[in-house]
Amino acid sequence: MSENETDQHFRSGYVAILGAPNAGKSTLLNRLLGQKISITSKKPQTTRNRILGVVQRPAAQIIFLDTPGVHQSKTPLNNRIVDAALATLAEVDLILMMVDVSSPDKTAEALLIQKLAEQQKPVLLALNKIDQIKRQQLLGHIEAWSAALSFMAVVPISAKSGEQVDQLLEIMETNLPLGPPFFPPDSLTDLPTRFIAAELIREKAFRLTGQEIPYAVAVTVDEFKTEKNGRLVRIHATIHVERDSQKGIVIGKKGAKLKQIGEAARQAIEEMLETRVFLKLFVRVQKNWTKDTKALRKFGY
Ligand SMILES: Nc1nc2c(ncn2[C@@H]2O[C@H](COP(=O)(O)OP(=O)(O)OP(=O)(O)O)[C@@H](O)[C@H]2O)c(=O)[nH]1
Ligand SMILES: [Mg+2]
Repeated sequence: MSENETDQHFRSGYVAILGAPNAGKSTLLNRLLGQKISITSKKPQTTRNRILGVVQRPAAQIIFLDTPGVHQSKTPLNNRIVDAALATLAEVDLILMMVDVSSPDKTAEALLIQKLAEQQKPVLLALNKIDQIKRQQLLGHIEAWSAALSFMAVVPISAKSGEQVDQLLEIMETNLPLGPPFFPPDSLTDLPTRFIAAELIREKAFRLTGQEIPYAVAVTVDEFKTEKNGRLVRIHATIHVERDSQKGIVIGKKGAKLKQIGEAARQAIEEMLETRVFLKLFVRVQKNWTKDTKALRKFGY
């Protein structure tokens, strides 16, 4: 046991990061951790699961739950995703709501404010993407948002550049309960490496395809083997889509798109594992999986 763990001044607790799709929640989590565990993209509804990340501080351990963007969902997949995000409210000590001030999503934000008003936990508001707006506009946002709910504090930040992120972290730290850490001091996440590998493949498929394709994609890792005394990891993974036409798009002309996705994913996984990776991708049609309860479960949703 380290000195910190017996320290009566040590603080530890859970913080849920909630917001509309695309607010920058996953970007913030990765920045707080100094490492990428949560996938991000310009398109809304990138995150589909609760992603846990542990931030270790000299006198605190803060466990963040990055969540899928809250929105008015219409499909079975999105219903589950939004429910999963809101379910984290019950598990945490503190809620960090994030909004994108450069591109507000009024409907989703109103829905979230309504959910937050119905519960008792303290809420901190981060006004994100301040690098995208003028100072004068920011003052207007601060004023308007301060009246929306009784926030603990309203903090303008840029998750991308890191501006004011330390200040935000400090406020969260000082408002956590006193207590010993929940995770060992070297923990980063509770997610299996296989899951993060599947997510990195999904991120590349998400980023490198357009229109409806990203939302029709799920990724499973079928084989994950360490070889050559840990110097090589062999991964076989499947990209599942809903229709034959989508399969054609993901594969591309003479396999060009799939090659591009595989190359980008391999690099990202190598960076995470700090070892060479051999990645083989397959594409499979699982008809209408986003509407099929059994398939949703199989893909981890
Ligand atoms: N300019 C700017 N862009 C940002 C900032 N934070 C995030 N972004 C970008 O906003 C987009 C969405 O970021 P994500 O972190 O994926 O957003 P999210 O809230 O996790 O989105 P969902 O998972 O879909 O709910 C990405 O293209 C990020 O690079 C910021 O502070 N400034
Ligand atoms: Mg996200």
